[in-house]
Amino acid sequence: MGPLNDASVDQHRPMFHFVAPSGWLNDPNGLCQWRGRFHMFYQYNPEAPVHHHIRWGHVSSADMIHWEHHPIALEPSSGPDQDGCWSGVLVDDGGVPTFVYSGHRDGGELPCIATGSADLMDWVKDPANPVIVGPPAGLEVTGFRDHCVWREGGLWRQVIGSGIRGRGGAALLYESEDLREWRYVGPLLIGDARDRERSAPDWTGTMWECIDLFGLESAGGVRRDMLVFSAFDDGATLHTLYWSGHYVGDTFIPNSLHRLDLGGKHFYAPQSMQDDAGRRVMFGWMQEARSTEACIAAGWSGVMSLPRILTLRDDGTVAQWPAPEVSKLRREEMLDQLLPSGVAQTPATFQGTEVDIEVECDIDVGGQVELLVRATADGVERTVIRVRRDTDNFTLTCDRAASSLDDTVDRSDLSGDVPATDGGRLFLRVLVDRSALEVFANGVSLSARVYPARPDANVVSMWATRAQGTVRAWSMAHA
Ligand code: DQQ
Repeated sequence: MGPLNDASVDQHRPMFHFVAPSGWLNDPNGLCQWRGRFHMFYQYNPEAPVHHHIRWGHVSSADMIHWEHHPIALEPSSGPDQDGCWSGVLVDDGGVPTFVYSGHRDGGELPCIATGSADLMDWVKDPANPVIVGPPAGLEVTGFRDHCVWREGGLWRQVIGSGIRGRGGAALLYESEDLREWRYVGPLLIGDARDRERSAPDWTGTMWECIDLFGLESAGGVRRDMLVFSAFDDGATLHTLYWSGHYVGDTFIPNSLHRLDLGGKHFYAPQSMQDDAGRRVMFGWMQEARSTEACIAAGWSGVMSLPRILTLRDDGTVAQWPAPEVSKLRREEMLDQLLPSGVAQTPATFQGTEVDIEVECDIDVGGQVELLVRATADGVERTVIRVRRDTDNFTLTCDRAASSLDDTVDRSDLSGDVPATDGGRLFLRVLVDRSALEVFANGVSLSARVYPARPDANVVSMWATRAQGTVRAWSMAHA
């Protein structure tokens, strides 16, 4: 265990989420289950916790929870990626593992490829890089990077994230026979940057990063295609959204727009894959809510989310839950009781900073469930997770106002709507891992970061009003 993993040195560093050994981590890349083993590559700067001279870190795992570190897979070299190897994917090109990624040079990005050894440890960049020499002629773009690549009708297709100046974010569609020569087909979809207030949590931004396109089918047989993108505006990484709709021919017909996670930038640049069991598995980058100076002092920045499984509801929206593998980390059972409900009730409480909590209950109109995590016994520091039922919907809130005595960290509220199943039924799962928080309420996720200043901010407590149900909780092992 190095000093960066020592609890006494850094009480914010997560213990069962993946974090880089040191330095900077951002997007998950090249996610795959290759010959049975899960591989994750990630945007990485081992030299400092700042986004600079980005390489592809590499880890692999049998369960997506316990990760083995491998040598860096890609690093900048003279050529189109001399300033950074930015985000991309791994595809299987007739048995040859192949990265499609964005080479970063002189402030711009261009598509590049690299081929790997059978064990994914050694990578060779293609001498023909960049394989696309510029954005489509005649389009004035605000960005041109990140790749979603798939096989269709005997050809390769990909969408590249982009934005069209004066209009909005865009998904640009290309086609190829060999991953090396690409023909621009046209825009798959163009957003409208005027469609919302700039501060709205579902504003689609002026550029779309890290586009992911995949189909899902609900238990009731409804089929939808999802176009997931990270809304970006002039250097600001805003939040992740998805269009639920239909990919038909060369276009995407959007039905409805949704927030993928209520935590905004704390679940950004996600990438998904279909695993061997056919599950749609997704990871995202849980950005920091503290200053660059604080990250430099800590020596690291960025947390990878836990793996989550995406399914489709019959109404065409996505439901998300942590992969069942996460439960393997449960150790001591801290609670298993009826949910204390009513003002006279004593809250259920225990201590822990790495915990998994499950609440299952029915909430009446006007009722709520409230959990305090990372709290001090005197309540001076506390992060409040609240699910309230007003009518047929719930509102999920992560109230961070008192989450830290350190007023340099972002303590703004995060919140949004959650569907109430069967009227007032709530399934709530809260995973606390020091500064990393992942909440799932009836399949809606909310990711957050919190940084209590006091070392005794380890109390968890919960109670409810006008709700009946159970609560269980476990301490979590370190991955
Ligand atoms: N991060 C990468 C880009 C992507 C952005 C660079 C999203 O390729 O657009 O590290 O976080």
